[in-house]
Amino acid sequence: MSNDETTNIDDLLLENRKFPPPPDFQERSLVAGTQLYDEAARDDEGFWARQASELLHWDTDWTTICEWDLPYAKWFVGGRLNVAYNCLDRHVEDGRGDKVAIHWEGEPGDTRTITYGDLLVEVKKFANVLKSLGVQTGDRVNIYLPMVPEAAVAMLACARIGAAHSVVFGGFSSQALADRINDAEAKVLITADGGYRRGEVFPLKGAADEALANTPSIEHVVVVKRGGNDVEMKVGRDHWYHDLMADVSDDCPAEPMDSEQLLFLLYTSGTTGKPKGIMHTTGGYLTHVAYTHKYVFDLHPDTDVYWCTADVGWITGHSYIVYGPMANGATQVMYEGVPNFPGNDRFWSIVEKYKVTIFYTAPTAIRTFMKWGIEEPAKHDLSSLRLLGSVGEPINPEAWMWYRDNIGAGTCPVVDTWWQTETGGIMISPLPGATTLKPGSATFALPGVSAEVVDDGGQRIDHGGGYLTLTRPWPGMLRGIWGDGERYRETYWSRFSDRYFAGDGAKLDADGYLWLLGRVDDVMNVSGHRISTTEVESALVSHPSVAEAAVVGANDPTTGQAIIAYVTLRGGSQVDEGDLRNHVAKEIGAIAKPKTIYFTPDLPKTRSGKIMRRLLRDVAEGRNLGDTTTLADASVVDELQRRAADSPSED
Ligand code: 7RM
Repeated sequence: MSNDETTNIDDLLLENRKFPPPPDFQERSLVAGTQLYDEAARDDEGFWARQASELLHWDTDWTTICEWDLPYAKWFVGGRLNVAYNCLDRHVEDGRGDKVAIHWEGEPGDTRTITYGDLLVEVKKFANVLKSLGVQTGDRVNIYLPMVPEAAVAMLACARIGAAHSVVFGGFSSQALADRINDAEAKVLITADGGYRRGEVFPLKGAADEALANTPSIEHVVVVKRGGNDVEMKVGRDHWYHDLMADVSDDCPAEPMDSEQLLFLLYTSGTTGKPKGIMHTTGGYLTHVAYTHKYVFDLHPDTDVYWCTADVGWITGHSYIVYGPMANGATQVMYEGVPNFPGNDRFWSIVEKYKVTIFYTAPTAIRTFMKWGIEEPAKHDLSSLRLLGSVGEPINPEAWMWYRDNIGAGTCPVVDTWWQTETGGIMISPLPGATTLKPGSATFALPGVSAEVVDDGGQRIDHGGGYLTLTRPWPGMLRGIWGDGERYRETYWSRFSDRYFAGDGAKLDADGYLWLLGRVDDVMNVSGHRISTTEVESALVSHPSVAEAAVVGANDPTTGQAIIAYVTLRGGSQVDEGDLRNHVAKEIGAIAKPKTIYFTPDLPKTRSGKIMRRLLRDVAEGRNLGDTTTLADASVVDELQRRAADSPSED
């Protein structure tokens, strides 16, 4: 089944299971047929314009839908709107002020119920606070907070006054924070004393103080009280959030902003050291996230309770906790802590408590739940769930099945959503009432999105493995890298001419379904075969004893690279290395058989939960580890390295 030309990525894994939309789901769904696809295929710009005018309130109409001067796009040119107005005011004006916007649950179990009316008042007040601290339209504001409602308030307050926010995930170090503040030249930092994680308070203000020693652009710091831990407050610079909010006016009109006004920067680490400040603007971004949140999640705002488990520090939190759901007036759950506090069933107790109907999480979490066993979800009534989503990494078919069977009662559709910080919103995904699903496939480009798989030479292919590209501009696309236009062009628009290159491998099957194959930097070359890590990992995970697997290619004198696998077993399971190697050979062929398999209780992951294969490659090839600062838990690789040194390589 492999390609004849070895420059492309091989197509090894065959998956035949199919799941059409359940009839009762389809009957109630927003889209059950091909009408959106047909409309967008006729005129994609006209399609996006209809979404923009139906889903959002514009103070001034645009004059041009899209201005495209590769690699720079402008959307809804000349149009004016306010993002906070669209996310809050208009819902309140329409009589939905008492509707719950956020069911917030702190890790220790404390809760807050926040209506759209409450949120609007809070955002207006905080927008006035920002103004009083000298923040103006066009300025940058840094946000370094735990998962508290004030994170959404701060983001929406920036949007209200046309200041761009730059959120830095609360688990990042002071150095990472300082680098990002300095690159953006932010004027104000919004942080907290601390937040809860695994039953303890982690200090944020202390880390912020270290960063602040080297961030000359910061004039003021606002501190939310959450952890109750001791902090130092520098007089004149540092202010408590609750003090500033105590006597500020709640009158703050939403000024219409230009459609191309910078809404936020979000830093993403590239392959080289310096993180890239990805730029997103106002009208196109909000259109894209409102549209995708509505149709991918089949949102019925009056009855659904939506929960996305991401942190607001990631793009998923920006687009599918704050902007998409709030533009659509959704009711959602926001949870502060980890999935295993106080027990491994915390997520399922939250689903039961708030009767969550739509649940959106990452494969890393799903595979962790597989390790913990089906007893955990079985402790709770999950019957409120009607739709499940996945984002962040390829989801192995077996993990997809486990998710559908054990969380979704064997009936909920699972939408596997492919997108990036750079794309702003979901690009490739099923529409759950319309698309027949295949486990592990993100299925098709959404209506309005043009994706193609190309070969090494940039020629479009209809079948087999290659490189995922996007051929048309889309409203949520990044507008550039902050301060580095050249890097923007070079990173995304130079590998293939006239195409956006996402950096991911992908294949098309005989039915035209798209399958994501992982980052192309991770593709292995074994005896001239280009093998995707995803397919070998999926073959490993299809063994009933395996919960999670990471494979890498390590230098090998005979085959060029040899496949080395790191495997985590499901709770209580055991398996023989030889059996597992044979299982892979049976599933996808002898060429993909791992040379060596290491069993490990954990894999090295980034703080957002993506497997870091680069580090495993270093371990497998006996190199000193490079940069480990983006690891969630550095002890995992220390242990693997120790074991690699102990055990001679076998075969
Ligand atoms: C949303 C997000 C982007 C990278 C992307 C892929 C990988 C994300 C999927 C996926 C396969 C998916 N933004 N990725 N979603 N791979 N299937 N459904 O994660 O900027 O942090 O990462 O994540 O490699 O390029 S991100």
